[in-house]
Amino acid sequence: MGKILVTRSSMPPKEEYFNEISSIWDTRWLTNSGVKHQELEENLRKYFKVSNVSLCVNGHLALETILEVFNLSGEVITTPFTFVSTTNSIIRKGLTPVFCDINDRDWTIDADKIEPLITEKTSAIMPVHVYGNLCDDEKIRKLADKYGLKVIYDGAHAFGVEKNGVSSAALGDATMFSFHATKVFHTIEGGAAVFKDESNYDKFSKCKSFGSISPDELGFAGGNAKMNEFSAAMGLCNLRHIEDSINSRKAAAERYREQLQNVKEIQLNAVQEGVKSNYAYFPVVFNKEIFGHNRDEVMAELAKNDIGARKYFYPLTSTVKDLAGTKVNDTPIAKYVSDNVLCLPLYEDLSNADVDRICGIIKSMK
Ligand code: T4K
Repeated sequence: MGKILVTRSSMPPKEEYFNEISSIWDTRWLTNSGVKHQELEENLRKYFKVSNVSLCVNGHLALETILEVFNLSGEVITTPFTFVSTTNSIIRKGLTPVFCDINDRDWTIDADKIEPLITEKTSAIMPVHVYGNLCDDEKIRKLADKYGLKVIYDGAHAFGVEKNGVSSAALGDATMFSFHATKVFHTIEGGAAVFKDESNYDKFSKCKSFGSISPDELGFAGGNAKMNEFSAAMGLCNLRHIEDSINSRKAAAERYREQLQNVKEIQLNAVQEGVKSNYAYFPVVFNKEIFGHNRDEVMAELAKNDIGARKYFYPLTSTVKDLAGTKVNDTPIAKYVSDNVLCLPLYEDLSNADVDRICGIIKSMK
């Protein structure tokens, strides 16, 4: 039996990708907003049902570049229960992250705890949609409007997620998506930024290409965060299969849920009403006092069986060394979940037999 890892990249049929890239040999156009790049942006606009989609070399640089576009200063309210990229982007742009706790149902930022953290220095809120669940956008939007703040979503886990038919890409002033190899939709490495306003989209598109206006005219000091044509071609292929891919993940996630939801000693995260998830991850909380084993012991037991579960997200990103010596808010729910959560393997071709085996090992530890 082979190793089962926490995830496994989705791959289009080999021939389909080879076909998609073959024209690149004729044109020798490898990057700098080529035809594949243009076509993928257009197809994503249709898929998300939004206008202003700009591709990027990866999700992290999309976040940093979005922060540049909005020219923010001061403090950004965010969550420490995320991949370190979210927090690093804020710090690397010279801003101060202010950490808000998460709620104990779906583990997204607790929108009811944001307002007391707003000061005259706050310029934005950067919430994170986690595991395929969405943040409470309605409450966050109201607060942002009341205080004149930007809302920038880290949507790395939210590709294809919709609430009552509205795409995650339509929320906030901007949303970042990660198209990393390990994501539900990928372009090998890659990402995108989606903007409510066209002017910000224009600025982002220039900013990812040195800020230049034309070959003869320089603009502001932008960087380089362009997606290349081979990545865009992978995206074109993967987008054709995305519904099947999400449906396969859904079947595996539902099988996990069926088998684990009656195990009273463990905690699964909430299924959100009205939300069409993408089943990006399958997180489970193990509390030693209740389950008899802590998360690390479960991880070790699975590892003995060649099953690689992962601690997404641990440790809290508020422990980044750059923040040492600064005031960091206590976020007890985020700390509890981070200390106890384990993401079980989930990918489109995970077999029922493998899900059953993983659940069997967990149940046998009770
Ligand atoms: N915000 C959030 C909330 C994020 O989760 C992320 C990325 C970002 C921002 C930043 O977006 P990007 O700049 O990455 O686009 C992985 C990913 O590298 C990272 O993209 C992801 N989040 C994070 C949650 O997970 P690692 O260190 O866990 O990856 P690694 O190499 O251990 O891979 C995990 C498993 O995936 C492997 O056991 C096997 C499988 N795998 C991995 C690779 C690299 C494949 O099947 N194919 C592959 O090519 O960080």
